[in-house]
Amino acid sequence: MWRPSQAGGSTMIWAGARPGRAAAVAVTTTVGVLLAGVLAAAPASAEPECLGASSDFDRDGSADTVVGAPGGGSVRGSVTVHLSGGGDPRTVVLRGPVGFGTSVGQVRSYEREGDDEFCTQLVVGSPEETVNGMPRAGAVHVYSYDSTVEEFQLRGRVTADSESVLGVPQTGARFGATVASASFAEETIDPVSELLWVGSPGHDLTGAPDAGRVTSFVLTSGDGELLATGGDVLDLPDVGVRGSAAAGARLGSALSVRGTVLAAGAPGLRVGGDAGAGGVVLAFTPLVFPDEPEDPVQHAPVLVHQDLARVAGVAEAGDAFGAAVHLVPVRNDPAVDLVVGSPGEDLGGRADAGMVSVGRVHPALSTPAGDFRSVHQGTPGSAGNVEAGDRFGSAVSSAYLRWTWRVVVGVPGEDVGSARDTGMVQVLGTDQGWHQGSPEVPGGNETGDRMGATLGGDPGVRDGLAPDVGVPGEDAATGAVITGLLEEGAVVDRERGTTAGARFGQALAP
Ligand SMILES: [Ca+2]
Ligand SMILES: [Ca+2]
Ligand SMILES: [Ca+2]
Ligand SMILES: [Ca+2]
Repeated sequence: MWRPSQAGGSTMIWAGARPGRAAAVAVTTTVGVLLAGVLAAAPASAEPECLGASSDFDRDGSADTVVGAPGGGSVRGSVTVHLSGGGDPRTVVLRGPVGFGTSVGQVRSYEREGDDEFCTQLVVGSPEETVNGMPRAGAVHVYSYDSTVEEFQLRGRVTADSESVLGVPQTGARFGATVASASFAEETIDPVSELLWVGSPGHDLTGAPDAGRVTSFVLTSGDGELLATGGDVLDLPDVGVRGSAAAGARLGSALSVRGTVLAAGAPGLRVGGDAGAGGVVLAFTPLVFPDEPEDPVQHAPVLVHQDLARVAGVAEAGDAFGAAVHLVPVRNDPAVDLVVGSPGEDLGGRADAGMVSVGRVHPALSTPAGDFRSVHQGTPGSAGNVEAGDRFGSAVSSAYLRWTWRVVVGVPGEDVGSARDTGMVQVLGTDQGWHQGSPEVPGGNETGDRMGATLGGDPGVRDGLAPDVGVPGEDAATGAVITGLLEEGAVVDRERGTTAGARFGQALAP
């Protein structure tokens, strides 16, 4: 069914608004425009394209890395961008209120020829911001990089109150706690705008506080202003979890997008009678085949949890399945592999040892979710030992190593010697793992470092294809990032934050 010859990005459109939703008209318009872009033959002299990969803000052909340091208490947030600068690297620091930099990512909002600076724009989540007097309602800041003045320009601030964004701001919703959008590893002909997905894990539904929500929209320019249009909201009732059953689920605590698939973690979800067992919602944008553009394939959202027959393990209170999610590409196929962290999983009486589940998602097949197996530190091929409080799976990502995609897992609760919760990171199936006492890793093991609490979420767009590793507890929560660790032949380095309590490395991109 799948025709791999078509470049992925140009075939993916969104038609997801359900009847009766306010955005239906706007969505229809957007789809019309996007379909026209797919169907119409572009003039050979002016073929629109996005040169290079996502996250290459300065468009020199190399991805640029982003580190969030959200701070806390009296320490304000900041975001550090390392621009590769065509061999003349430069660092730019953006500053904001407490919480600014809790999440970092990128989005494409290419509309017309010449929108080169919109091929990949910087997105910064700032979930602690007050909106219309509502504390912690949250906001997302979008920046484009102006290569003539070599600066990021704020395009706009999007909140749940922005025009055409569905929903309304709420105290404590924490809109922007997570952000995600599709990324592209190489240049794209006929680029189109991509949805930006924003998690609000503290969003309340009627009778269900902290049910959580994921909001999506496309960014567009209107009269020089940034506008958000044509998206939807994803709530737990969309997958059949209704009323008070959704309370405390915190949907949107973790997000990952790959191609036409979105994974959204709801680690607090009650499954059966078990509070906080957790779940993951999979949502799908239409999969459009070039020779049958009028007949796209699209699934309704699907809920995955450990009590499904096809998912290994049993849903138990406090598993926190969905605290971390990551989608891994599958070559020449619209399928993706879903990796889910359950850092609260107890194993053999060892509380919060943690587990990871891995399974395939098939957006082109009638049953999108396949079988899921589980992996922990006692599984052959895994470094370390199963111990209480490891919290294996607090972060999950992937790396392309020796021509194979490997799952990378953060274990921030790992103890080494007398250093409690110093943390480690490991690559499944290779027996390899590293902590700050490993010979090539700088920084030293100290209590509370929490190495592996965060990982780069989209390493596939980076040279070497391995995620950076966050150490947000390093040096009294000054924070640090370990780079080059998994990349063959790369120099392993540590970049430290500048302020105690800044939590440098709490968010990483790509
Ligand atoms: Ca660059
Ligand atoms: Ca379990
Ligand atoms: Ca361990
Ligand atoms: Ca350390």
